[in-house]
Amino acid sequence: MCDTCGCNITKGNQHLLTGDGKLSRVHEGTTAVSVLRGLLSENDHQAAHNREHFDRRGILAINLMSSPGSGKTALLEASIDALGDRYGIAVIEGDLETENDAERIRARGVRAVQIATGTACHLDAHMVHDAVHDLDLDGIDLVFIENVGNLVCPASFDLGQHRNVTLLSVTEGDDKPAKYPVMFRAADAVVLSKIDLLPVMDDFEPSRAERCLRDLASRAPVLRVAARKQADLGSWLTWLENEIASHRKRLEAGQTIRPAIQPDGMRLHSGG
Ligand SMILES: Nc1nc2c(ncn2[C@@H]2O[C@H](COP(=O)(O)OP(=O)(O)OP(=O)(O)O)[C@@H](O)[C@H]2O)c(=O)[nH]1
Ligand SMILES: [Zn+2]
Ligand SMILES: [Zn+2]
Ligand SMILES: [Zn+2]
Repeated sequence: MCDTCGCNITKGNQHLLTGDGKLSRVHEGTTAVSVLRGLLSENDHQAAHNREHFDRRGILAINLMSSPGSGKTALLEASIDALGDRYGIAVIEGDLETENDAERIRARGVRAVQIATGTACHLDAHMVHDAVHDLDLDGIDLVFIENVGNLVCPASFDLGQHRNVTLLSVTEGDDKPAKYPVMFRAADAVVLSKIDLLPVMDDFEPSRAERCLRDLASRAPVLRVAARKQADLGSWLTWLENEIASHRKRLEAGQTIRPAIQPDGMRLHSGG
């Protein structure tokens, strides 16, 4: 069904395709693409419901996306240390296997739910909904969703978040935005991570990475951090605090916001 990586059917949405599931009665002549459209539309419906969960409680939800190992969990640990006494923070962790990341977050005294996706290379809104119901959201201001490390598929699935943040570590090469445009177009902010390694990764030019991003017509701010060293967190923390404040204002005005989900993902996922 998915020519790219076979990731469309997940533990979260397979109930729609089996038994009495909404999409289980595949009519004669129904193509894989129309089943896929059904799945994506169910995903969007679920995502809107997830966003209502967050909005009703005044919570800002942020989806972190990047390659495996670019420093998402380290950024969360540093952010919790810096902001945990001023904001209620909870984390939804997505990985193929293990509770490792959730355990790292819980060790910081913060609520965390782990989603083990099994084979799926992205989180979907159904999986996040289960996690939301497992989390006690009382007193929470900020929910981080750490997506599965993958620079392609996570950009195509709305989870109910308000903002997307894409990390690019300096060990990955400064041309990543040019090579993975779908992911970088989805970013409301780009975090340049592990900048403490810039002296050794001397062929990584932050200005070149930013130029690749601007070539995609992105106006996302580029925020430099060295999370493991708890250094250079200023611009990231300021961005976060501004986002929390502007989300509260939006909610007071009866509004919400949906990040830039990339419809090109539909094409990628149907192989068309
Ligand atoms: N030098 C340096 N290393 C870092 C930094 N942030 C993370 N690392 C290291 O990079 C590796 C991966 O970091 P994680 O935070 O686990 O990365 P992740 O993106 O959460 O990884 P996955 O969840 O597996 O995709 C670990 O060895 C970290 O110690 C940083 O700011 N500087
Ligand atoms: Zn995929
Ligand atoms: Zn992680
Ligand atoms: Zn619900």
